[in-house]
Amino acid sequence: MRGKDNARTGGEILIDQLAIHGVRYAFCVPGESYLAALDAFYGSNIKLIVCRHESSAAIMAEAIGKITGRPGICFVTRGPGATNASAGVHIARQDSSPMIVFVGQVAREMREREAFQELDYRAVFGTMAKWATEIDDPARIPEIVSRAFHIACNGRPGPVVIALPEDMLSERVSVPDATAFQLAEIWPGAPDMDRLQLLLRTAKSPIALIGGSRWAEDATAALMRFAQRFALPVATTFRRGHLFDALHPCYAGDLGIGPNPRLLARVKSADLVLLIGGRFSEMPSQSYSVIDIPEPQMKLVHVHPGAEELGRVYHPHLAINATPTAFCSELEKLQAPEKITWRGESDTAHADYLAWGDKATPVPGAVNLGEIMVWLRENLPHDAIVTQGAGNFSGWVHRFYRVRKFGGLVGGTSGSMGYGLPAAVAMQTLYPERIVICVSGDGDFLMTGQDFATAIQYELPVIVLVADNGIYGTIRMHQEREYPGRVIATGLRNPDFVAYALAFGGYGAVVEKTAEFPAAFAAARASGKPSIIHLKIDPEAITPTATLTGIREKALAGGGGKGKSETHRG
Ligand SMILES: Cc1ncc(C[n+]2csc(CCOP(=O)(O)OP(=O)(O)O)c2C)c(N)n1
Ligand SMILES: [Mg+2]
Repeated sequence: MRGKDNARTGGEILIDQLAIHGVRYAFCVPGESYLAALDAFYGSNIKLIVCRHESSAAIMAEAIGKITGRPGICFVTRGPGATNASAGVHIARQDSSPMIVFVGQVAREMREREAFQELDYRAVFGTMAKWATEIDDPARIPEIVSRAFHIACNGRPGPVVIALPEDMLSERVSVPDATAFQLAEIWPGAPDMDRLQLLLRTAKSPIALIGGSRWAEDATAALMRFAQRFALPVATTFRRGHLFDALHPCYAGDLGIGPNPRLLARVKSADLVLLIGGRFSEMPSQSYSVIDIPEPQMKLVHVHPGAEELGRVYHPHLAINATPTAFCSELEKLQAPEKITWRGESDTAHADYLAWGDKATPVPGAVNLGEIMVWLRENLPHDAIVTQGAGNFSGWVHRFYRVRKFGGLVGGTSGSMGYGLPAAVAMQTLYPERIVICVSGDGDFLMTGQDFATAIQYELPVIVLVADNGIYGTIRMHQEREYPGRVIATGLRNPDFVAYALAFGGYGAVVEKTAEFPAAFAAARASGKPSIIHLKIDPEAITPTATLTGIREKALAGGGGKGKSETHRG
């Protein structure tokens, strides 16, 4: 309770700062270690969403940060709450998403005795977070929280972890509030843009690769106009498909796991690569095999908001330290050459993209995930949101689904299983009017499946597709490649996912044949409830073009992978 003297508890000061910095949603699992902060949410305008697991709460916050560009907020208790939340902290790090995790801490006078659930957060999150700190004095909350917002967003965005000693949160002090934080734009210099203009004038086969964070819908629209004026092919990198309209005539496709070989060849043979926003890390770079390290075989223009990322892996011909938002608005000022020598290449690249995902490939079994993706792309509104976790099922999303709008695909570039459902809950909270679909695997879904309860509790009608093949498919695939026939620890005995949905108070339907999907989807929509559609997938359908048996036979014929190789035996 606030006193007449304007003194506030640390908890109240903290929640007041969040409101000042524009926070609308926070995600938590409660803990006795931060009761005074919880109490300060009482009557506040910030919607506090209570979750069933801290990894879900942290992923929800990360997804909000990823899509809004402003820090997602998560509150967890000390010790086990913090370690559970670490999955989301790691995702925010690798995906460059702004996020702030507030963690309870033991009372100040007990520190360093290894009191109940005590952790040294600076040490635990020291290499994972962009900044990990602890607040000792409630009078410094406005300063430290303001700094956390700036650090989380500016430069290369990332996660901040702030520990809150319990007695600090209940101490009363009088202190002025901070003012709202500033999202700093980093503008490219005029000489940078002149050099880029020159490079584009002499290029023969340029391509743009886009990824990373610090984007906004306006920036993607500016980039689309630029691409069209320059007839420049543009590819999105792993799980960043929402940055470019898949039906834009310059869209060259998605460079992620199992990409279109034509796109891969196009990037490898380009004489100019314009890499905007991303790091071109292990997944899009096909294990660092596409662009030579450290000296790229082509001229590389790398645009990144974090100066320390420029030249970290690839030595750029032109390094531009800029946010994608600022850079893309400057692109509008560039003059297209009178005669574009590569004209026609973007049409070919787009045609290659469309052809690659045009029709679902035939797969074993009665349910074809590719056909379901084709149905979704033809029947969903252009602003639908698809979220996903990690597993082979996601290969069908990338190849056959078409993302049309900013925020339309939300996935973890860091490949963390269990991402899809919490991300769907976060997106439906943020965009109540958009259709939100989570595509998950049977293994993937149950990593955070308990937070289906959160969707129910907040009446968020997300539709979860569980692609149930009864295996941890990705790992089984690698197993068959490397150790053919030696199947271990990759089989799953699954629950009845329809009964699971019903038990929580949601809607559930099973799909045993592809043709049953449209009716199941319509019924899920009509129910208005959070829903699970249980897709019975044949485990043999391990990728859109390979079967498990085929992979095993190939490995055996070729000498049998690592498990059978001489080097591994000896
Ligand atoms: C948190 C986490 N744990 C483990 C892994 C390793 N992993 C990657 S994919 C995968 C299997 C995914 O199985 P499922 O969700 O059933 O999808 P499928 O591959 O069968 O389509 C595993 C275990 C991971 N990426 N993330
Ligand atoms: Mg599976």
